[in-house]
Amino acid sequence: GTKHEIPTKPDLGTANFVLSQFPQAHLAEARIAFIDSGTNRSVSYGELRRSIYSLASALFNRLKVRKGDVVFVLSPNSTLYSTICLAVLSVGAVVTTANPINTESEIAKQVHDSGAKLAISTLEDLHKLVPTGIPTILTSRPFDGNMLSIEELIEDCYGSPQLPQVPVAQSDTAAILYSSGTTGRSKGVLLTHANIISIMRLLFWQVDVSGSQDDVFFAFIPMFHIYGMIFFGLGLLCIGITTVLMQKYDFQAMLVAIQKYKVNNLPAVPPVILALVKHSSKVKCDLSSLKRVGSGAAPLSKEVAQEFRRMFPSVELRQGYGLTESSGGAAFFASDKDAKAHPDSCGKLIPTFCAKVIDIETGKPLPPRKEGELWFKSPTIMKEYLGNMEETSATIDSEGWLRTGDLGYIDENGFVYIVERIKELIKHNGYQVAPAELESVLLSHPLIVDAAVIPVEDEETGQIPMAYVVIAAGSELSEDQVIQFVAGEVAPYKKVRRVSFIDTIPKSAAGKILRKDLVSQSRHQLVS
Ligand code: 4UV
Repeated sequence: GTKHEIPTKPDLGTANFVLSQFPQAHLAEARIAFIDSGTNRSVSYGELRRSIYSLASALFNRLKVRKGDVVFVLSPNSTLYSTICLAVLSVGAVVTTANPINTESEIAKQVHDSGAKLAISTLEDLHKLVPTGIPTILTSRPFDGNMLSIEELIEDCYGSPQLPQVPVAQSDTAAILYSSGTTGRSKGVLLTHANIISIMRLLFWQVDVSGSQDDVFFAFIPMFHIYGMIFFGLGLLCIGITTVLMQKYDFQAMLVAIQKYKVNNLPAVPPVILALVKHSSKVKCDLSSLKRVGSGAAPLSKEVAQEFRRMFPSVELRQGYGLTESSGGAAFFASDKDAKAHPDSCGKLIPTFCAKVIDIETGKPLPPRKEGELWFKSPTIMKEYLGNMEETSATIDSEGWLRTGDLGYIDENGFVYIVERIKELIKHNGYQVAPAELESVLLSHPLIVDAAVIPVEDEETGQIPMAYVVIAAGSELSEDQVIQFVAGEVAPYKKVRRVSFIDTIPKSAAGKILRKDLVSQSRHQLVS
């Protein structure tokens, strides 16, 4: 449609684009943008606009944040999250986000790798940034002390009539999100303003075809992840939607909030769909406002989906599929009819996406319904892995095709079916866990001489990381000691949850870990 055009002027980046879509009329300015379900604090679109303008002025004039500077945002979902992102983007700076439960060393790595000049953090997580020495602004005002806060910066310049005039080109970098991609450790996925504006337009289209402006969305999906950032952090603001957010996922509190705020849209992940199926009857909440529940970030089992539809016959269940490297969504269902008719599919390829299915043995493109690796081309595909030409060229070929590392097929009508993950990535509750990262943690243990980490299927969480460990001759180590050791080094969602001791790690002639062998070995072990 003509409603949402990509701005062609070179001086319009993501922030200008989003703000230009905000409700304009006086009454619409009173429309609620965010409600924090924990504190009941809300922010209207009018307040949001003024906060973005004032924070942008403060960042530019007071803190001298300049075009290309990277700002590290370390925060759970909050009513300030969008303000921070859009203020940073509006001065031509770049946002990099992280899970606040990441450990100090994980955060230090990202601060270093992204080249961040400034950090924005909650008081609770500040201690993890202190060792890096990065100048940090708190989100909310501290009780004492002399640190600056976002709240104070906004108040100081509240009423700033406009954004600082920094020309931003579509090709400029907007965000650096971290993903392990198909191999190895976490890498900075560099997304441009063009990438983000393109995916937001697709989101409008999705909401246009299947929703309305009066929808109330619920956000437990974190805004630091691409799924939450594109929906709640940026995209939904363009359509004037109200988002009820939650700082930290809690199943029961979520149901209470759905009832209280009459939420009708719930973008979710498979473990939450499973919890709705298993536990919602035990919580006495009225969920009748729900119209649509989404599932993405990991495969949703057909049985769970079926059970969900049986229990909630009036709620649409729509799967979607995406990657950080494609700025989020690559496939989704535009209608419930389609979703019901294709229970094995994660949705239809999104308009603007071209796809190829490549035979993993021969490298040749395959016809519809034949299984191979999915390759995508789209204006939403990342520019590169930050400062990593080798990984970039292994992931995006010279013609711009992104290798997803997902095995699947596409039917004649463009419905996408994911069969298996061929990349090393493990998905626990929808979060990425990179085996290589856990392997290097394991190898740092003085008694461990070799290690390999693989995914093990798990009903509740999707997958759990399992370690195969070779210990030094003559020494002793228990499963629990290994688990505790890793737990001390990584964020809780990355913990190794099962350990098996082995004499040697199977490797190819080139020294690559033969994960497939270990996966089949683990399946035998678990059944025997
Ligand atoms: O990089 P990432 O953590 O990215 C995501 C993004 C999920 C999104 C984003 C926007 C949406 O609108 C939406 O519906 C979902 O998860 O991990 C990317 C990998 O996660 C697996 C697959 O292996 C990707 O390469 N994955 C994501 N969604 C699905 C999935 C799915 N529906 N089925 C199976 N695997």
